[in-house]
Amino acid sequence: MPAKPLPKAELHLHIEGTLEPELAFALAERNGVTLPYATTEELRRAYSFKDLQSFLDLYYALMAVLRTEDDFAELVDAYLARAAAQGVRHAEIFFDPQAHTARGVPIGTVIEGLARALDGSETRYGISTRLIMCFLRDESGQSALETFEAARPHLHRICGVGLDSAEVGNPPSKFREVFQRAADAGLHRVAHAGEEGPAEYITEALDVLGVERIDHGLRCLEDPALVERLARDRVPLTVCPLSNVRLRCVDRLADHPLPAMLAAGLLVTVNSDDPSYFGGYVDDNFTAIREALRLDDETLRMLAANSFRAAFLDDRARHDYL
Ligand code: ES4
Ligand code: ZN
Repeated sequence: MPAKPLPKAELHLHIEGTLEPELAFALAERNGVTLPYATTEELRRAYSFKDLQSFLDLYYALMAVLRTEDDFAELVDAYLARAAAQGVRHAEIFFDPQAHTARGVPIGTVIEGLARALDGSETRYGISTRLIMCFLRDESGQSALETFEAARPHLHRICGVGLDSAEVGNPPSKFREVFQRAADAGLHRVAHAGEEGPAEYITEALDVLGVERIDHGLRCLEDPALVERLARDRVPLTVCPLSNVRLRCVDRLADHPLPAMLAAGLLVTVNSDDPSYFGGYVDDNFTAIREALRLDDETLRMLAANSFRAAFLDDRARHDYL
Protein backbone atom coordinates (compact mmCIF):
# COMPACT_ATOMS: atom_id res chain seq x y z
CA MET A 1 0.00 0.00 0.00
CA PRO A 2 1.36 3.43 -0.84
CA ALA A 3 1.71 5.76 2.16
CA LYS A 4 -1.10 8.22 2.83
CA PRO A 5 -0.30 11.39 0.89
CA LEU A 6 0.87 14.42 2.88
CA PRO A 7 -1.69 17.24 3.16
CA LYS A 8 -0.64 19.93 0.74
CA ALA A 9 -1.65 22.95 -1.32
CA GLU A 10 -1.34 22.97 -5.09
CA LEU A 11 -0.27 26.40 -6.35
CA HIS A 12 0.75 25.76 -9.95
CA LEU A 13 -1.94 23.91 -11.84
CA HIS A 14 -3.40 24.83 -15.23
CA ILE A 15 -6.97 23.55 -15.24
CA GLU A 16 -6.80 23.01 -19.01
CA GLY A 17 -3.75 20.82 -18.35
CA THR A 18 -5.89 18.40 -16.33
CA LEU A 19 -7.92 17.43 -19.42
CA GLU A 20 -7.47 13.66 -19.58
CA PRO A 21 -7.80 11.94 -22.99
CA GLU A 22 -10.98 10.09 -21.91
CA LEU A 23 -12.76 13.33 -20.98
CA ALA A 24 -11.42 15.03 -24.14
CA PHE A 25 -13.05 12.35 -26.30
CA ALA A 26 -16.31 12.43 -24.32
CA LEU A 27 -16.56 16.23 -24.67
CA ALA A 28 -15.58 16.04 -28.37
CA GLU A 29 -18.45 13.65 -28.99
CA ARG A 30 -20.93 15.74 -27.00
CA ASN A 31 -19.93 18.96 -28.77
CA GLY A 32 -19.53 17.55 -32.28
CA VAL A 33 -15.81 18.36 -32.37
CA THR A 34 -13.50 16.11 -34.41
CA LEU A 35 -10.10 15.45 -32.83
CA PRO A 36 -7.14 14.60 -35.08
CA TYR A 37 -6.64 11.32 -33.12
CA ALA A 38 -8.69 8.13 -33.45
CA THR A 39 -8.33 6.82 -29.90
CA THR A 40 -7.20 7.82 -26.42
CA GLU A 41 -4.12 5.60 -26.88
CA GLU A 42 -3.19 7.40 -30.09
CA LEU A 43 -3.63 10.75 -28.34
CA ARG A 44 -1.49 9.64 -25.39
CA ARG A 45 1.26 8.62 -27.80
CA ALA A 46 1.41 12.26 -28.95
CA TYR A 47 2.44 13.29 -25.40
CA SER A 48 6.12 13.40 -26.23
CA PHE A 49 7.49 16.92 -26.20
CA LYS A 50 10.78 18.46 -27.26
CA ASP A 51 10.25 21.82 -25.55
CA LEU A 52 7.57 24.13 -24.11
CA GLN A 53 6.21 25.15 -27.55
CA SER A 54 5.69 21.58 -28.77
CA PHE A 55 3.59 20.94 -25.66
CA LEU A 56 1.65 24.20 -25.98
CA ASP A 57 0.66 23.33 -29.57
CA LEU A 58 -1.14 20.18 -28.40
CA TYR A 59 -2.44 21.80 -25.19
CA TYR A 60 -4.21 24.58 -27.16
CA ALA A 61 -5.46 22.19 -29.87
CA LEU A 62 -7.18 19.86 -27.38
CA MET A 63 -9.03 22.75 -25.74
CA ALA A 64 -11.32 22.83 -28.79
CA VAL A 65 -13.52 20.33 -26.94
CA LEU A 66 -14.30 22.82 -24.11
CA ARG A 67 -17.33 24.86 -25.16
CA THR A 68 -20.05 25.17 -22.49
CA GLU A 69 -20.26 26.10 -18.81
CA ASP A 70 -20.97 22.42 -18.09
CA ASP A 71 -17.74 21.41 -19.88
CA PHE A 72 -15.65 23.71 -17.67
CA ALA A 73 -17.51 22.57 -14.55
CA GLU A 74 -16.89 18.90 -15.45
CA LEU A 75 -13.20 19.57 -16.02
CA VAL A 76 -12.90 21.12 -12.54
CA ASP A 77 -14.86 18.34 -10.91
CA ALA A 78 -12.63 15.65 -12.43
CA TYR A 79 -9.54 17.52 -11.20
CA LEU A 80 -10.89 17.97 -7.66
CA ALA A 81 -11.63 14.25 -7.33
CA ARG A 82 -8.05 13.38 -8.34
CA ALA A 83 -6.55 16.16 -6.21
CA ALA A 84 -8.42 15.01 -3.10
CA ALA A 85 -6.95 11.51 -3.53
CA GLN A 86 -3.47 13.09 -3.70
CA GLY A 87 -3.75 14.93 -0.37
CA VAL A 88 -4.60 18.36 -1.80
CA ARG A 89 -6.41 20.53 0.80
CA HIS A 90 -6.12 23.86 -1.00
CA ALA A 91 -5.73 24.60 -4.72
CA GLU A 92 -4.98 27.87 -6.53
CA ILE A 93 -5.99 27.12 -10.08
CA PHE A 94 -4.78 28.82 -13.27
CA PHE A 95 -6.93 29.23 -16.35
CA ASP A 96 -6.20 30.75 -19.78
CA PRO A 97 -9.23 32.82 -20.85
CA GLN A 98 -7.68 33.94 -24.15
CA ALA A 99 -7.31 30.33 -25.30
CA HIS A 100 -11.12 30.09 -25.11
CA THR A 101 -12.27 33.57 -26.17
CA ALA A 102 -10.09 33.21 -29.30
CA ARG A 103 -12.33 30.24 -30.22
CA GLY A 104 -15.52 32.19 -29.65
CA VAL A 105 -16.26 30.95 -26.11
CA PRO A 106 -17.38 33.95 -24.00
CA ILE A 107 -15.21 34.71 -20.97
CA GLY A 108 -18.33 34.55 -18.75
CA THR A 109 -18.93 30.94 -19.84
CA VAL A 110 -15.36 30.03 -18.85
CA ILE A 111 -15.28 31.81 -15.48
CA GLU A 112 -18.81 30.96 -14.36
CA GLY A 113 -18.41 27.30 -15.38
CA LEU A 114 -15.14 26.97 -13.46
CA ALA A 115 -16.46 28.94 -10.48
CA ARG A 116 -19.67 26.92 -10.23
CA ALA A 117 -17.73 23.68 -9.77
CA LEU A 118 -15.25 25.34 -7.40
CA ASP A 119 -18.13 26.58 -5.22
CA GLY A 120 -18.73 22.94 -4.23
CA SER A 121 -15.08 22.04 -3.60
CA GLU A 122 -15.08 22.44 0.19
CA THR A 123 -18.21 20.44 0.88
CA ARG A 124 -17.68 17.79 -1.80
CA TYR A 125 -13.92 17.29 -1.61
CA GLY A 126 -12.63 19.14 1.47
CA ILE A 127 -10.52 21.40 -0.74
CA SER A 128 -10.51 25.19 -0.51
CA THR A 129 -9.91 26.80 -3.89
CA ARG A 130 -8.98 30.04 -5.64
CA LEU A 131 -8.89 31.02 -9.32
CA ILE A 132 -5.94 32.78 -10.96
CA MET A 133 -6.52 34.26 -14.42
CA CYS A 134 -3.44 33.98 -16.66
CA PHE A 135 -2.54 36.11 -19.65
CA LEU A 136 -0.87 34.47 -22.64
CA ARG A 137 2.53 36.14 -22.96
CA ASP A 138 2.80 35.29 -26.66
CA GLU A 139 -0.27 37.50 -27.22
CA SER A 140 -0.03 41.31 -27.05
CA GLY A 141 -0.21 43.57 -24.00
CA GLN A 142 -3.32 45.08 -25.59
CA SER A 143 -5.02 41.67 -25.78
CA ALA A 144 -4.26 41.12 -22.08
CA LEU A 145 -5.82 44.51 -21.25
CA GLU A 146 -8.95 43.69 -23.26
CA THR A 147 -9.18 40.31 -21.50
CA PHE A 148 -8.88 41.96 -18.09
CA GLU A 149 -11.66 44.43 -18.92
CA ALA A 150 -13.89 41.63 -20.25
CA ALA A 151 -13.35 39.79 -16.96
CA ARG A 152 -14.25 42.81 -14.76
CA PRO A 153 -17.86 41.69 -14.11
CA HIS A 154 -16.44 38.38 -12.81
CA LEU A 155 -13.50 39.66 -10.74
CA HIS A 156 -15.21 38.60 -7.49
CA ARG A 157 -14.54 35.01 -8.70
CA ILE A 158 -10.82 35.62 -9.12
CA CYS A 159 -8.05 35.97 -6.54
CA GLY A 160 -5.16 36.90 -8.79
CA VAL A 161 -3.58 37.17 -12.20
CA GLY A 162 -0.68 35.25 -13.74
CA LEU A 163 1.39 35.06 -16.90
CA ASP A 164 2.01 31.89 -18.91
CA SER A 165 2.59 30.35 -22.37
CA ALA A 166 5.71 30.78 -24.58
CA GLU A 167 8.29 32.56 -22.42
CA VAL A 168 11.36 33.23 -24.55
CA GLY A 169 11.08 36.57 -26.38
CA ASN A 170 8.05 37.61 -24.31
CA PRO A 171 9.44 39.44 -21.26
CA PRO A 172 7.23 40.38 -18.30
CA SER A 173 7.56 44.10 -19.12
CA LYS A 174 5.07 43.57 -22.02
CA PHE A 175 2.38 43.26 -19.32
CA ARG A 176 3.22 46.17 -17.02
CA GLU A 177 -0.09 47.95 -17.54
CA VAL A 178 -2.45 45.00 -17.07
CA PHE A 179 -0.62 43.93 -13.90
CA GLN A 180 -0.94 47.51 -12.59
CA ARG A 181 -4.71 47.35 -13.22
CA ALA A 182 -4.88 44.00 -11.43
CA ALA A 183 -2.99 45.46 -8.45
CA ASP A 184 -5.40 48.44 -8.39
CA ALA A 185 -8.30 45.94 -8.30
CA GLY A 186 -6.74 44.31 -5.22
CA LEU A 187 -5.71 41.10 -6.97
CA HIS A 188 -2.66 38.95 -6.20
CA ARG A 189 0.01 38.68 -8.91
CA VAL A 190 2.19 35.77 -10.03
CA ALA A 191 4.11 34.99 -13.24
CA HIS A 192 5.83 32.08 -14.94
CA ALA A 193 9.50 33.07 -15.21
CA GLY A 194 12.81 31.28 -15.54
CA GLU A 195 11.25 28.10 -16.98
CA GLU A 196 12.79 28.38 -20.46
CA GLY A 197 13.49 32.10 -20.19
CA PRO A 198 16.50 33.77 -18.53
CA ALA A 199 16.99 34.82 -14.90
CA GLU A 200 16.43 38.47 -15.95
CA TYR A 201 12.76 37.65 -16.58
CA ILE A 202 12.44 36.66 -12.90
CA THR A 203 13.92 39.98 -11.79
CA GLU A 204 11.64 41.83 -14.22
CA ALA A 205 8.54 39.98 -12.98
CA LEU A 206 9.38 41.08 -9.43
CA ASP A 207 10.35 44.67 -10.24
CA VAL A 208 7.98 45.55 -13.10
CA LEU A 209 4.93 43.38 -12.39
CA GLY A 210 5.19 43.27 -8.59
CA VAL A 211 4.61 39.52 -8.44
CA GLU A 212 4.41 37.76 -5.07
CA ARG A 213 5.39 34.30 -6.35
CA ILE A 214 7.42 32.99 -9.28
CA ASP A 215 6.10 30.00 -11.22
CA HIS A 216 8.97 27.60 -12.04
CA GLY A 217 11.93 29.96 -11.47
CA LEU A 218 14.56 27.26 -12.11
CA ARG A 219 16.92 29.55 -13.94
CA CYS A 220 17.31 31.87 -10.94
CA LEU A 221 20.29 29.64 -10.12
CA GLU A 222 22.22 31.36 -12.94
CA ASP A 223 22.16 34.65 -10.97
CA PRO A 224 23.56 34.36 -7.42
CA ALA A 225 22.42 37.89 -6.46
CA LEU A 226 18.87 37.00 -7.52
CA VAL A 227 18.97 33.75 -5.51
CA GLU A 228 20.04 35.77 -2.46
CA ARG A 229 17.16 38.22 -3.01
CA LEU A 230 14.55 35.46 -3.47
CA ALA A 231 15.78 33.69 -0.32
CA ARG A 232 15.93 36.89 1.76
CA ASP A 233 12.47 38.06 0.69
CA ARG A 234 10.98 34.54 1.03
CA VAL A 235 9.57 34.72 -2.52
CA PRO A 236 7.91 31.34 -3.17
CA LEU A 237 8.89 29.36 -6.28
CA THR A 238 6.24 26.94 -7.57
CA VAL A 239 8.41 24.17 -9.00
CA CYS A 240 6.98 21.38 -11.20
CA PRO A 241 9.52 18.54 -11.41
CA LEU A 242 7.76 16.14 -13.82
CA SER A 243 6.90 19.07 -16.11
CA ASN A 244 10.54 20.19 -16.18
CA VAL A 245 11.66 16.74 -17.34
CA ARG A 246 8.86 16.27 -19.91
CA LEU A 247 9.53 19.73 -21.42
CA ARG A 248 13.29 19.09 -21.32
CA CYS A 249 14.15 22.00 -19.06
CA VAL A 250 15.95 19.31 -17.00
CA ASP A 251 17.52 16.18 -18.57
CA ARG A 252 16.57 13.62 -15.94
CA LEU A 253 14.68 13.86 -12.65
CA ALA A 254 17.87 12.83 -10.83
CA ASP A 255 19.48 16.03 -12.21
CA HIS A 256 16.67 18.31 -11.03
CA PRO A 257 17.99 21.44 -9.26
CA LEU A 258 15.39 21.25 -6.46
CA PRO A 259 17.98 20.14 -3.84
CA ALA A 260 20.26 23.03 -4.86
CA MET A 261 17.32 25.41 -4.56
CA LEU A 262 16.56 24.16 -1.05
CA ALA A 263 20.24 24.36 -0.09
CA ALA A 264 20.21 28.01 -1.22
CA GLY A 265 17.41 28.71 1.26
CA LEU A 266 14.67 29.24 -1.34
CA LEU A 267 11.00 28.79 -0.46
CA VAL A 268 10.30 25.91 -2.87
CA THR A 269 6.92 24.25 -3.41
CA VAL A 270 6.15 21.15 -5.51
CA ASN A 271 3.30 21.21 -8.02
CA SER A 272 1.96 19.38 -11.06
CA ASP A 273 1.57 22.10 -13.79
CA ASP A 274 -0.32 20.11 -16.48
CA PRO A 275 -0.75 16.70 -14.86
CA SER A 276 -2.66 15.01 -17.68
CA TYR A 277 0.23 15.74 -20.06
CA PHE A 278 3.27 15.34 -17.80
CA GLY A 279 2.71 11.96 -16.21
CA GLY A 280 1.30 12.71 -12.80
CA TYR A 281 -0.66 14.75 -10.29
CA VAL A 282 0.93 16.52 -7.34
CA ASP A 283 1.55 13.56 -5.06
CA ASP A 284 3.00 11.69 -8.04
CA ASN A 285 5.51 14.57 -8.25
CA PHE A 286 6.31 14.15 -4.53
CA THR A 287 6.80 10.40 -4.96
CA ALA A 288 8.96 10.81 -8.07
CA ILE A 289 11.33 13.34 -6.47
CA ARG A 290 11.51 11.37 -3.24
CA GLU A 291 12.88 8.45 -5.21
CA ALA A 292 14.98 10.21 -7.88
CA LEU A 293 16.47 12.81 -5.52
CA ARG A 294 16.51 10.56 -2.41
CA LEU A 295 14.71 13.15 -0.27
CA ASP A 296 14.12 12.26 3.37
CA ASP A 297 10.75 12.49 5.14
CA GLU A 298 11.66 15.73 6.87
CA THR A 299 12.38 17.43 3.53
CA LEU A 300 9.12 16.15 2.05
CA ARG A 301 7.19 17.44 5.07
CA MET A 302 8.89 20.82 4.68
CA LEU A 303 7.95 20.97 0.98
CA ALA A 304 4.32 20.22 1.85
CA ALA A 305 4.33 22.84 4.64
CA ASN A 306 5.90 25.38 2.25
CA SER A 307 2.87 25.02 -0.02
CA PHE A 308 0.63 26.42 2.74
CA ARG A 309 3.18 29.14 3.62
CA ALA A 310 3.20 30.24 -0.04
CA ALA A 311 -0.59 30.10 -0.53
CA PHE A 312 -2.86 33.14 -0.77
CA LEU A 313 -4.59 32.23 2.49
CA ASP A 314 -5.34 34.52 5.40
CA ASP A 315 -3.26 33.84 8.52
CA ARG A 316 -6.09 32.03 10.32
CA ALA A 317 -6.68 29.56 7.50
CA ARG A 318 -2.93 29.12 7.04
CA HIS A 319 -2.59 28.34 10.74
CA ASP A 320 -5.35 25.73 10.50
CA TYR A 321 -3.55 23.96 7.66
CA LEU A 322 -0.02 24.08 9.13
C1 ES4 B 1 2.38 25.85 -19.22
CL1 ES4 B 1 4.41 24.25 -18.40
C2 ES4 B 1 3.74 25.74 -18.93
N1 ES4 B 1 4.56 26.78 -19.13
C3 ES4 B 1 4.06 27.91 -19.59
N2 ES4 B 1 2.76 28.07 -19.89
C4 ES4 B 1 1.94 27.04 -19.70
N3 ES4 B 1 0.62 26.92 -19.91
C5 ES4 B 1 0.26 25.68 -19.56
N4 ES4 B 1 1.33 25.01 -19.15
ZN1 ZN C 1 2.72 26.33 -15.66
